Formats: sequence, C-alpha cells, structure tokens
Amino acid sequence: MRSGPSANTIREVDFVSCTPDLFRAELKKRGVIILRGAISKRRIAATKAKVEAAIQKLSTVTEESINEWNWQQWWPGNSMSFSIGKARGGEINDAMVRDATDDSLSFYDLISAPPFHRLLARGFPGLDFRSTPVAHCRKMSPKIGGIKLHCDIRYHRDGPFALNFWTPLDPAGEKFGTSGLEIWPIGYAAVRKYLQHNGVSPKDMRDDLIEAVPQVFGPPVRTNIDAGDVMVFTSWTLHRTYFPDSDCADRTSVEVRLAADQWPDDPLARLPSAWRGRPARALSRLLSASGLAG
Ligand SMILES: O=C(O)CCC(=O)C(=O)O
Repeated sequence: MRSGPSANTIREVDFVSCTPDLFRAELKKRGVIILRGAISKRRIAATKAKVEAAIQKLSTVTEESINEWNWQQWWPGNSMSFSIGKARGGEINDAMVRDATDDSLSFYDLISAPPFHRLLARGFPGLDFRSTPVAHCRKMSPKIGGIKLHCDIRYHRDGPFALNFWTPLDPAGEKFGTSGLEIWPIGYAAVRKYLQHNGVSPKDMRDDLIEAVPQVFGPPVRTNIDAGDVMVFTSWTLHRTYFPDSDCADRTSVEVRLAADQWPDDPLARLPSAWRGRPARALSRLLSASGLAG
C-alpha cells in the first residue's frame, strides 16, 4: 500500500527571511526545512579546523590516558571502553569537543545566534529544549559507509521530540561530490502514527515498518547542503545517507540536537512516565547569547 508520495519537496528559505511560523509549519507538515546561508562560511571553516584538531587529539585516547580527560561527562552512564571507542572512532559529541578544546568550542555555538533562538522560542512556545549527549559530529566516508534509513528518535533517551540542526562543515551532497542526506519530507505526527510509537522506548521501534518506508511513502528527496546552510529536521523525520554515483570525497558534519520533554502539539500534556520528573537542564550558554533566556 502506498499512502501517497512524500510530497517530494523540501522548503528552502534564506535564513534571514525564515519566520517562526514558517519554521514550525514546515517542521509540522514535512518534518524538515533548509535554512540557506544561516552561518558564515568563515565561521564554518574555523569550526571545522577546531573540530578536526579535537578529533585528532581524541583519537589517541587509550585505557592508560583516558583518566586525564573528563570522560565520565562524555557519555554519562556508559562504560570507559564505550567512551574510548567513540573517541578513537572520531564520532565525538559535545561534551568531548568541549573537553578537547578547553571549553572553547561547543557544537551549540553554531546555533547560538539570536535568530535561531527566536525560531525556537516563538516557533515552539511552551517547549523546553535541552542539550543532549547525542549532539555530535561525524566524518562520513565511502570507506566507512553511510547511516541507513532511520529517524533520530531511535537514538534519543532524553525526550519524545527533538530537533536536529544538521550542519555540514564541508558541502554535502552529489552536487559537491560528497555524500549527503536523503529525506522523506513527512510531518512528525504522521510518522509517529505510521510507526505506532509513542517516542518513549526507542527499543520498541519496528524495523519492518522502517524498512517498508520507500514502498509506503515513495522515494526520498536528495538534498545538497552547502557549508553555511543548516537543514533542520525532527527526531521523527525519516532519512539516510546517500553517496553520489561517482567518486566521493569525505565530508564532516555536525548534528546539533536539542531535545524536548514535551510533544510540540500538546506541550502542557502530562509527560509519559518515563520522562516525568527529569530535571530540564537549561541551555544557559546558548540561550543567554540569544537574549531570550531570563
Ligand atoms: O551524516 C549522515 O550521513 C547521517 C546523519 C544522520 O543520520 C543524522 O543526522 O541523524
């Protein structure tokens, strides 16, 4: 059964002209919006240099040297060997990049400009967005292979709704000779209904439903995201890596993720019991930069 094509378009807008209403409407209807020219290329290049130096530094971590780091803060609740694996594999999260740069870089700095926070605060009033351990960067190389079809809720242990400000540090997509993302532009309520999932227990995600997505919803949209553009999608948006047919260079990208305790269409509803009582850690560093935090 095909329940209609995936609308086959993704709205692209110049960052400066994106209004909170448009931001929310596109995330609700299609689960994704592309913000062109959101960050200066100079800032992206400076971030890339720092991220690469951090990846390099962390790649030498061993069982003997890891205690020189604040590694317990990297992946709270996970083992030392898990943390060593992440450090050596180059997939580093926000706590790791802050540790490796003496707190001079956070991935959240990429979205600390006030207009980002106006979009969040006015587009999703009532939702408390928090930082999450799964805000991280990765180097995508054809040698390693891509990430298969999924939605990010599978990897969140911190709330039923999240936003991924996907920020490539190298141009991403076939137009640029690098790997990119293929997206099914379907709104979060429709995906949640299709997956028959409440967003609480990632383990309950049904693989058969994920695998059937191309048959049910049609082909994805191939995106090309330049350095300085940001593609925002929700933790329910179905997506995967694609590689161009011809030779492909490596690409590094940052998944700047913010998690919320609430469901966007019903922020005052009682939280599912799994989330109740969890303290909401304010994003003070980033919100104070926007002038939106009290
Ligand atoms: O960078 C990629 O190719 C995959 C990214 C991804 O799956 C994600 O941001 O959730």
